[in-house]
Amino acid sequence: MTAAREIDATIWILIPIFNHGTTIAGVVRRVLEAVDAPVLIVDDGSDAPTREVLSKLEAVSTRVRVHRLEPNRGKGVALRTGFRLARDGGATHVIHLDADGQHEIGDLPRFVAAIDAEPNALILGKPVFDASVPRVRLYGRQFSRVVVWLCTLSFAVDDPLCGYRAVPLDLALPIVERETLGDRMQFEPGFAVVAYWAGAPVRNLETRVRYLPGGLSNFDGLRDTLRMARLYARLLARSLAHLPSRLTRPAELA
Ligand SMILES: Nc1nc2c(ncn2[C@@H]2O[C@H](COP(=O)(O)OP(=O)(O)OP(=O)(O)O)[C@@H](O)[C@H]2O)c(=O)[nH]1
Ligand SMILES: [Mg+2]
Repeated sequence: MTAAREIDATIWILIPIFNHGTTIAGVVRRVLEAVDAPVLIVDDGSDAPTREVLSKLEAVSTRVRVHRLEPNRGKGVALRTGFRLARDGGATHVIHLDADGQHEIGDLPRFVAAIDAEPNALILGKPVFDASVPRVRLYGRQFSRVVVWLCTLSFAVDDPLCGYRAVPLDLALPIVERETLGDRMQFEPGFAVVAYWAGAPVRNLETRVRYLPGGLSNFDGLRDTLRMARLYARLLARSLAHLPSRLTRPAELA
């Protein structure tokens, strides 16, 4: 095992989970190896086998804490809850990543370095997919990218859907208090747009993403797509309403 890179406990690793009981233990083990940071798992009404795994994980390390929500309300709710808990625990930033093993945990120190370099920036994972990615995900992603580029009149947000991000809590908490961005998968793209509008520098960090064979997806092709479409319609309308001020946004923020 390689020694975990020691970092200040002001950066927390946040993992939202729903029913990814077969992959979460490996993800947490690799996180503990990669960085010396608190790990907060927000479980959102997962099934009994996942709960069983989670109950054991807290015993693996004092750095791991599981917060349980019931019933299931969505990834957006879990992320918002995690932001608040991290802030209450003294964090300034969270790095959030998925429980399904798709993200490259070895890149965590790169996210930490990006926070160190620019603490007020939103650092978005820019996925580098291999052949395991389902085609439909690539097409859906491309649609989301174009909508977000229109909403922001910029290419600042490269990939609005990647669940691997470093988020400054000074940026996130006011946004989640004042904005209604939705409770499920639409939260992350909405958050990226509104953070850009709020003037946050947005950086994109390349990171490998691979789909494991037989992996469980909670992305509901119909309902989550409709939720996103509704949010995008709302954001586009707002963007049009504020077009004059957006066009005069200082170039260095783009
Ligand atoms: N807390 C919580 N986490 C969720 C919920 N839905 C999904 N997640 C977690 O969010 C992350 C991403 O969920 P996935 O099911 O992989 O969905 P996805 O990444 O959008 O879809 P794929 O591209 O098919 O993997 C994982 O860590 C899930 O466990 C939810 O309702 N509540
Ligand atoms: Mg996934």
